[in-house]
Amino acid sequence: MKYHPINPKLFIENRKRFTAEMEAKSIAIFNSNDIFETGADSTLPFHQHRDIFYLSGVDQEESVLVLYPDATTATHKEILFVKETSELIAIWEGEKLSKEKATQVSGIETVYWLSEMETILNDLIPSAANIYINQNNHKRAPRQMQTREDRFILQLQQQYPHHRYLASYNLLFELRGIKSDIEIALIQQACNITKKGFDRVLNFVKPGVWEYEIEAELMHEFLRNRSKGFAYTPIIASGYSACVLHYIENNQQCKDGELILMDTAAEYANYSSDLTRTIPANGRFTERQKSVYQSVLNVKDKATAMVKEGTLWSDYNQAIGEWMTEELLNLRLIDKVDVQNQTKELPAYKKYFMHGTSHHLGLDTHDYGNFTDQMKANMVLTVEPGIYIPKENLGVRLEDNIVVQKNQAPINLMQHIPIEIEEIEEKMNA
Ligand SMILES: [Mn+2]
Repeated sequence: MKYHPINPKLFIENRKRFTAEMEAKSIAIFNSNDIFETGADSTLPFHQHRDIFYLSGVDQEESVLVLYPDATTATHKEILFVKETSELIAIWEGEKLSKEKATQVSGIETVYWLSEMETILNDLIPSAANIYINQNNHKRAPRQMQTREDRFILQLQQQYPHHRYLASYNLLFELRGIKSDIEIALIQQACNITKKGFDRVLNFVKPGVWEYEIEAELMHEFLRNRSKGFAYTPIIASGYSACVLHYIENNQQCKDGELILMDTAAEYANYSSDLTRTIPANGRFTERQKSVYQSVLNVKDKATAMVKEGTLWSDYNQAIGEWMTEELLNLRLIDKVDVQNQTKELPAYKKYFMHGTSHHLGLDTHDYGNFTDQMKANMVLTVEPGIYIPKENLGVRLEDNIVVQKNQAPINLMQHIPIEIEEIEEKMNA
């Protein structure tokens, strides 16, 4: 791991919050992700499953977390299983978690080798009435691949068909939506690394650079600051490509007069930041580009001011729609007739701003958390309006990461990253 050790209080508190929501006489089990095989003896780098990380801080493959608050043996209320290591294994595979180290990271006293799991689970499960399993129930989950968790669940249900199975996902979806101070500090750290990358890019970009060269500059800065790299697949889209919302080829040359939309940010300690900035390839916006940019910034600023505890998601989205409509009328992209003819399902502004404005941010870039009710303190949200005009080869999106507060203005974790037109131009021409 490149990141500094995390205060285990984070994971101890997370377990407390999770177990407080569990039904009585229940056991909950969480698995690591697989190491994904790509062919021959090759694998992708390991990415820990966010839920076991959230509850234990263990960032290693083949780990299993068991939570059983009503266990009769006190030492079995929290158990961590990790794969066995030794000095010999360390020589071949590198340093893995010892039992002591696993306790240090997680705050869990009882650590066993994975080889002991079957015996111990066979001892614990019969006394539990319910088993919390951790299937990925996200509504946009790809579901193409059987995960380590899926295989474990199949085996479990075969062995214990008469237990009542409950979904950890439902509890975690709510819990992970509200961030602790330690988590906010980690996301801030990711934002700080992202800022370094963006500052570097402002100095680097000129007409003729290739999108992948910008990607390389960012990666360089991220890695030297203890990030594993991009928090999500980076979008570096010059000219027309900015209107392709999920453009990830990053293989075009940035031409004089074009804008470059960059939705690129670093992860830190598995926490995401999520930045979008749009800059002119030659360091100066045209008048038209300025107008469109300022419209997006106006909507973003107004939306951000609305991010506070108690704001209803429905009011928020409604207001943004109205502000965006006003801006698009001013830009003469839509007219009054378009607005008169719009329907609730297809408002006129959607032609130029077709995605949502906000999502939760945390261990996942599109993190767990509610959109149905109202905003709550310590939610971390993105605010990211955009205007995309394919016929002008022009797309602008601006995105910051915002912490919801109670009775006060929200905290912008990207406050220090240049966004105003003058500031961008000044830094690019310094
Ligand atoms: Mn985003």
